[in-house]
Parts: sequence; C-alpha cells; structure tokens
Amino acid sequence: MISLRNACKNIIRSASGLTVLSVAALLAGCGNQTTVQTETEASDDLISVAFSEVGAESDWRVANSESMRSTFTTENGYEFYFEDAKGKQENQITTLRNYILQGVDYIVLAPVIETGWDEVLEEAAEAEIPVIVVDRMVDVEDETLYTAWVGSDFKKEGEMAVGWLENYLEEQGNAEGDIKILHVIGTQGSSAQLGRTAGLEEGVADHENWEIIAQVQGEFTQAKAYEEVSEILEQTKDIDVIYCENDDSAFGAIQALEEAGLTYGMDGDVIIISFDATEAGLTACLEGKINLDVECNPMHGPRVEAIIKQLEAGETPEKNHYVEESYFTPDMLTEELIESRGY
Ligand code: GYE
Repeated sequence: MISLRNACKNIIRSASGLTVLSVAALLAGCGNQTTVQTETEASDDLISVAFSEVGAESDWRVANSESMRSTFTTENGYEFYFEDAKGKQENQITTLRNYILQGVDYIVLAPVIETGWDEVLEEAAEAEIPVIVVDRMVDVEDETLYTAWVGSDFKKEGEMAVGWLENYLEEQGNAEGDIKILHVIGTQGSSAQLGRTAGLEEGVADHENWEIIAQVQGEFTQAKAYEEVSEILEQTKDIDVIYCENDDSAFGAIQALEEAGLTYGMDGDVIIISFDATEAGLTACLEGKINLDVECNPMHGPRVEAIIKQLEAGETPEKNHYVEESYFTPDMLTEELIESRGY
C-alpha cells in the first residue's frame, strides 16, 4: 500500500513540468502550504528538513532559530521548512502532521514541553520520517520514537548556579545568614524549567538557611517576569537572591527592582542569577547587573546537521548528545569575548 506520505512525495517528484500554482493546488490535499520547487533536478538533490520551533519568546530562541536557518540553506544542500509554534504544543502537533503529510526527509522538533508527544511521533514513525529532537526533551514511552536528541543538561545548569551561590556567599562572609530567594520559573513542563528548578530546589533542601520565599511564572519572557516580580515587591522587599530561569526574565526582574528603588547585582543588595548567557545577558553581567549567567548554548543548527549527515551516511548517531557548558561572572568577561560568541 502506498502511504499518504509517499503519495504526496510522488506528486512533488513528478511535478517538474507544472507551474508552481498547479503544484500548489495538487498539494492542497497533502496539507502542503509551501511553494514547491518546479526544478525536479534541484529539489531531488536537496534534503528536506522541517523544523518546528517553540516560538520567539527570548533572545536565546531567536539565536536558535537563526542557527537552524543559517545551517539548512539551499547552498548547503537543504530545503528548509520552518514553523513558529508561538509557545503552543497544539500548534507543534499540527505542524508535525503537516510535515508528515508533506513527506519531508527529516523532522526537527524543539518541543515546548516534555509530555504529550507519543501519538504524533508514532505517526512520524509510521511514515518512516526520522525525528531529531533539539534543545528541550520529549518524555515518550517508546524512546525509539525519536532518532536522536541534542541539547543542554538543564539540571546541571541549575546545580552550577547553586554551587556558585554557595561559594559566593561564603566569600561574602554570609554562608550562615538567612538567604531569601525569589524564584522566577520558566515555561512550566519544559526541560529547561524542570532541570533548572530541580537544581535550585535540591540546593535549597541542602541548605537550612536558604529559603524560596516565592515562585512566580516568568514564562521565559521579560514582560511576564516584570509583572510577576513587581507584584512580589509590593508584598516584600526582603529578598537576597532572584533566581531567573533565563536572561529575558532577568531583565524583567531588574526592571521591577529598579522601579521599586532596590539595588542589585555586583554593587547592590539583590543577587541576580540568570541562565542562557546571550549577548544581552552577558553585557548586563559585564556591567555588574547580573552576578552570574549560566551558559546555555543555542547554536544547534550545525549539531543537528551533523546528526543528519550521519544518518545520510547510514550511520547510527548517538541517541542523546549533551552540549558542554560553563558559566560567567563579571570578572570573566570582556566585550571581545561577548562579541566572539555570536549570539
Ligand atoms: O533558556 C530560554 C528559552 O529551552 C534552553 O528556552 C531553552 C530555553 C532558554 O526561551 O531563554
């Protein structure tokens, strides 16, 4: 039996003589929204890579999308499809179904949250389309439903932040004093949130004098973090540390602190911990506004390409690939270093 995927693919393959318009009409039943190349020669040589991105909620995310776009170019031999899910899993599921119907060669998924992927990934497996998961993870019963994953060890990132705070407080001669932490949480249920939160919560459990006074939903955006931190500051100003799960939410927290007239960073009262180490985040760190910025590398395009190249060569890529990461404090930074990082 010819699968719908193959039927659609055949339409694409045999369409060389047709106009773009008529091909688009033919493909309407295949859920294809994208203009199709009419040069069979050209499109036959290209590997189609279809990416479902979380959204554009943060600088990190924008850098991640750009890394994909600049890797999967026609010059590099790819036909690249991109959909922004605007932070909604249901949009990603619809996008994946369209990619499956379209019969792309590879699906690349940056999942918004970990759960809820079993069904659509089974559909991709039935259509024999390899799915490469990038950045956050998927939590599926059958791990063969995805081919490989590449991203960060988010729990380790959280642990790095906790280890740094422990040392910093000791250096300040404040290892024994009460430490009140405001925790600005990222998108609930995303691997980045789960790992960074677990790192902090375990660190707090290990220190009798550390306390999380409130957990607010920053959703990885400046606007939401600003709103939530402002509300907390109306109730209390007795805060020693704000643990922000990404740079954009750190900017929101900083904005709220400034409005409330509180000092922060290297020369202030409130310690700011952040994650991502984007150009804007590291610039704020160099200026002493962020005490610690834990690195989270978004340049996944070349890493995904390496996996695809292995698959094209008939090799089996490593299932899970963790990116090595570090952290930054103001004394470790220079403008040149920040510029050289490219995001
Ligand atoms: O930290 C945040 C983004 O999943 C690692 O998502 C990613 C996170 C990143 O919105 O800025």
